[in-house]
Amino acid sequence: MAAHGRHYVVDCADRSLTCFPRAKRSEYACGDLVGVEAAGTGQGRIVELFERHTLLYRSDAFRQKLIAANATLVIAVVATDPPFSDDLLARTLMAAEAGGLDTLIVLNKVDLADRLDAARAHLQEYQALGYRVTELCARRDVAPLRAAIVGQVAVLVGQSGMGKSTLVNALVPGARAATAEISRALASGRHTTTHTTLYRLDESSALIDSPGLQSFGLAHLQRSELEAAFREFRPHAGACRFRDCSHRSEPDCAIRVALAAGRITPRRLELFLRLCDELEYADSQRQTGAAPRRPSPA
Ligand SMILES: Nc1nc2c(ncn2[C@@H]2O[C@H](COP(=O)(O)OP(=O)(O)O)[C@@H](O)[C@H]2O)c(=O)[nH]1
Ligand SMILES: [Mg+2]
Ligand SMILES: [Zn+2]
Repeated sequence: MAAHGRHYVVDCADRSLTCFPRAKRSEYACGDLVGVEAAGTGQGRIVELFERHTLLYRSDAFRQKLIAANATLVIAVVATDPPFSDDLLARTLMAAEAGGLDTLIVLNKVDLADRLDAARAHLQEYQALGYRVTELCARRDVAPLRAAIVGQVAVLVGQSGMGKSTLVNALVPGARAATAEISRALASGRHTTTHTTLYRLDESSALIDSPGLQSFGLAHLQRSELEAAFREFRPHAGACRFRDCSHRSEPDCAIRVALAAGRITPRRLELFLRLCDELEYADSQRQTGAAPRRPSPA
């Protein structure tokens, strides 16, 4: 139900337990199904991890950070104000798709009218790529989002200040109380601002609130996955003269042709090449054994 880095809150049939993993390295995520054994009053030990259907996580050359397991929908929350990072949004959407999750962009704070046009213009590019965008004001009315999360385990992801927790409080009756309970149960205080929490909405729906992100590394994606993650690259897959074309300077590069024709924007190609550089760096670190293995499922 909640992941606090080194310890977790696990919901059992009749009570919640504060649980610690058996191994030092913590490898569980909010939304995981785990087996626990009791270990003192209100405490337990995680001894088993059941199969994951999806996994959302980020990674750089040295670390990986699990965000949510078994979620079905990533809600990328952006706002009219403060301005959001395009780069972070694009990476979030790609991690979601690569991890087997559906995506939805929520543009929050549409009540801040003077910022609305700029935010909409920003999101135009994503809509053109086929991403769904829902506009709302979390403070006034979250109805547009209610229908989208029926039957879903939806995880809210975004920079700090976009309104994720406000959305949770509007969508989940008693969410504030639940948050207080969880931090009391952990009695630590140290990690309370950095944890991920799952709120049950009904039998089939849940909402996961996650801490604000400043970066979203995709070093775990293979090159082929990266190419597939760029939706507008897909029609040109395999069309370059060289099978291992880097799309930088090779002759007869289908991606460069699409760029010249305006079907791929310079900004997206630049992001792709940057992600390739990050991947190459992570691979070089992996060879020295510094980089972590991919978590299950591979
Ligand atoms: N004007 C306006 N402010 C909002 C809205 N939703 C959230 N906020 C404010 O934005 C700030 C950040 O919200 P919060 O939910 O903590 O963001 P989080 O960091 O993404 O969880 C808070 O001061 C909220 O009251 C909205 O729809 N309109
Ligand atoms: Mg928050
Ligand atoms: Zn190419």
